[in-house]
Amino acid sequence: MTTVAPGVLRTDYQRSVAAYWNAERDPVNIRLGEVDGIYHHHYGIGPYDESVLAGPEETRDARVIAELHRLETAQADFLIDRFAGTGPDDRLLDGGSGRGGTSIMANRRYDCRVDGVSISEKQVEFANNQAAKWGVADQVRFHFRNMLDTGFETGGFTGVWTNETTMYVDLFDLFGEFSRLLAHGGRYVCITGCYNDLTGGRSKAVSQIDERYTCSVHPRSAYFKAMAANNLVPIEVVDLTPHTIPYWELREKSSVATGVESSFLTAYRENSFHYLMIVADRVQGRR
Ligand code: GPP
Ligand code: MG
Repeated sequence: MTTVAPGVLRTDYQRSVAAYWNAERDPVNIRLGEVDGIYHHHYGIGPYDESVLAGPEETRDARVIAELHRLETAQADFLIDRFAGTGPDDRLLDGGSGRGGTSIMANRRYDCRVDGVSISEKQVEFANNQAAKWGVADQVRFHFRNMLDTGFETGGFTGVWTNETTMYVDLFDLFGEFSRLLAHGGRYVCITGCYNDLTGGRSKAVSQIDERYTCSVHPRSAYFKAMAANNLVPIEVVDLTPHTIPYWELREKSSVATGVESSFLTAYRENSFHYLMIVADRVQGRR
């Protein structure tokens, strides 16, 4: 059974974000998902195989799409690696679970229970259908709930992740909720895009990204302040920026480019924006 907590959408902003994701059907997400039935809502990492651009023209589009999907799957695998040691008795939470790809992959890897939450009812429905198709609906469940106030039990999770969703919320509110949900020694993994405090405020390219997705990218510093305030202690920080640039270069050349590619490439190349992974452990605190 998946469940709904009351009052999921609390503000006009949250309603507008939900409306965006309820209506979203971009080929860059659907056609990539159709490659192997794992639907992602995040970007890719690692070098691309240049041979996909050569070879017969009739099949080039399919090769490029499969390659973009492979890089997105590599990103999810990189995140899931951080939960090494997770087993069947553990429970993970996917904060902003999209069409469910990362959750289904985490369950496949660790045979654990995974709960995903999203404020988009369409995404929740889609993701639950995917879990059923893969025969894992007993272990992987998606819920129409707000990650800022999930309603799940205190200390009930050994791990929580967000895969490119934190730019929609206040980080202090979010990490307060994750800190409540995580058991002592539980782990939080965050992959995000953040702007660079060193280069000053929000660059034009970052503002274009915000506008495109109705989000508000945070500065890098905000993540560490909000974690420190909520008993989440970083153990690993990886700047994935050089590893995601090839994905954007290939995506820009593809038939499924959406127009946002030049904003990401500009932001990364001018150093006003980073693609970052932060891994943090939940420690006991005074609160
Ligand atoms: C989700 O990916 C993208 C976001 C939530 C945008 C913000 C992310 C940053 C790192 C700033 P998607 O797969 O739905 O996007 P697209 O449709 O462009 O592939
Ligand atoms: Mg995508």
